[in-house]
Amino acid sequence: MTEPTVDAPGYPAEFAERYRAAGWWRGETFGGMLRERAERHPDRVAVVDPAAGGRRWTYGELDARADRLAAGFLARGIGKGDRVVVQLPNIAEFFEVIFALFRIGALPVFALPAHRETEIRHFCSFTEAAAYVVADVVEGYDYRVLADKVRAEVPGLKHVLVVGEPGEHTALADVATEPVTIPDPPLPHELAFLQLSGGSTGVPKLIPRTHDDYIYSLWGSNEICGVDENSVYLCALPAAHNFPLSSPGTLGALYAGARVVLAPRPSPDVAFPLIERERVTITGLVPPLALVWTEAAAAGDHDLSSLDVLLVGGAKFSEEAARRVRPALGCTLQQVFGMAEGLVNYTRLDDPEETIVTTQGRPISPDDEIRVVDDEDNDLPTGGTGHLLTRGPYTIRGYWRAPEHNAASFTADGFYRTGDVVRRTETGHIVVEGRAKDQINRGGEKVAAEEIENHILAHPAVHDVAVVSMPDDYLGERTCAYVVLREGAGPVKSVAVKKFVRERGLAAFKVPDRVEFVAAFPQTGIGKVSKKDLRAAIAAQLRATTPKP
Ligand code: OOB
Repeated sequence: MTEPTVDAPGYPAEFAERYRAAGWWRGETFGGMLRERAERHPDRVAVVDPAAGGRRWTYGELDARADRLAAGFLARGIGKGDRVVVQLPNIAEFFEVIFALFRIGALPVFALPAHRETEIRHFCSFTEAAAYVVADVVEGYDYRVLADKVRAEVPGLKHVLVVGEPGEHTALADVATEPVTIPDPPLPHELAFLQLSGGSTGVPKLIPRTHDDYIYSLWGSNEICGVDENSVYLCALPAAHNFPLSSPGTLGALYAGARVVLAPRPSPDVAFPLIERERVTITGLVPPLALVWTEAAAAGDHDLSSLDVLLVGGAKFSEEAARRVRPALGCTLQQVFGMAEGLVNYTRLDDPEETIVTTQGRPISPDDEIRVVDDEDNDLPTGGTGHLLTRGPYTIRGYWRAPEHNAASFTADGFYRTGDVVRRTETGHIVVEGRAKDQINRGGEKVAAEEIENHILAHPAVHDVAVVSMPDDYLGERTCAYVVLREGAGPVKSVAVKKFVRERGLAAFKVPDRVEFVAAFPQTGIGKVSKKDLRAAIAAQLRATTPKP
């Protein structure tokens, strides 16, 4: 067998053998999987895209389009191992592009539509991307202008491909050509794509996933979530995120031969008519959206009776909100606690209701190894609250080209340090109790404190900054930036700090929700900034100023 084209640590041979022998790794690739489904049921509908006047692509069509686009990529010099930053909204072309890339062994880098110049520049330059794929204008934002800026700053970026009107760039529609034989197709144990880490470091890290490991997470999820060829999966969250991509997500649905329905937006006014019309059976939401849906469903204007399962994850779903799901939506709630690095936990469809509403589920695989440890990496007894470490058949062994981070994020024997603080019940279910990583979870959208701190520090009037979470009824958490101004710096308004961050070209969800000016930071015993005290201070301040209901 050839060596994987990975320059990030791969699975050690003994583990790879074990995962293959156990049947978790099936030796399939994404390109092969789509071909097989298309041969088996070419006329079955694979993707419904209501945005583009209601397109419906069958498996046969998606497969043929992926073949033609794969040939077009090759003709433009994009080939095996090349990285391609893909930043597309929930449109059918998302699947055409990624399956074309999968087929030739080029690696999609999954950017989110919310990302802006700073993030995209980093993805393109750090991965030495050969191409960047966008849609022309989405929700009033012109991605071609973003592409112009990125291209000017990243000279190595050879191609910008645009779905729709290309402007100065190349139309994706002009890339496809007659299918060709792929010279060196990827092997199952090789890399399929790079996913983004929510992260806690200055710049987002990249997560290398293989065909074998990711496909296991798909069929494993399908079995647990009851997805089969009769399922209809509504993709309401941004398609590129790991949750709607694979838990079981759009790729799980395609693996099962099911139908994927793309929602341009996740709001009930868009999603509910789609559920009714397409007889959607399963979908996934972050907690704030699940709350909105349960409230909107009470109005009862739409027939949601086809919906069997609602997956909720990405951030902690409160027990109180979880209890409302079944009465309001008439479906089974499945909590999902997952991470782009790998491990995914689900409550099971036949778990008792109490388990469903009070835990975040248990791992997909019998070979997912779970450790709950104290600050010194000592294992805790069942029920103890501590750091979650994990290793298994679909959890990475290292980030892509990041040896220093890897030394900190993985144990010597390959366990991933999730940064989550959890407890395990007697039944093996995990309850997420908190977080040790320096990250704010804004309703499922992850904000790395250090990344935002670095941007605020670039402001000429700022001497020091600490970004922390503050409690929020709707999102669970929002971001608060504590700022110490330079001596002699004139007064600075909090809106000016927010504007400064926004103008540095960051995703809007990373702009701090609140800025507090202080003379100095509280310190820990050894003189570090005490973020714990800052979190307590802002929480107390919010309690004092929020009127009691
Ligand atoms: C999902 O993936 P990421 O990579 O955006 O974020 C992972 C982190 C976890 O380490 C944890 O801190 C948090 O998000 N998280 C949850 C949670 N689900 C994720 N915290 C509490 N309760 C939950 N249910 O967010 C993701 C990936 C695949 C499936 C679902 C979510």
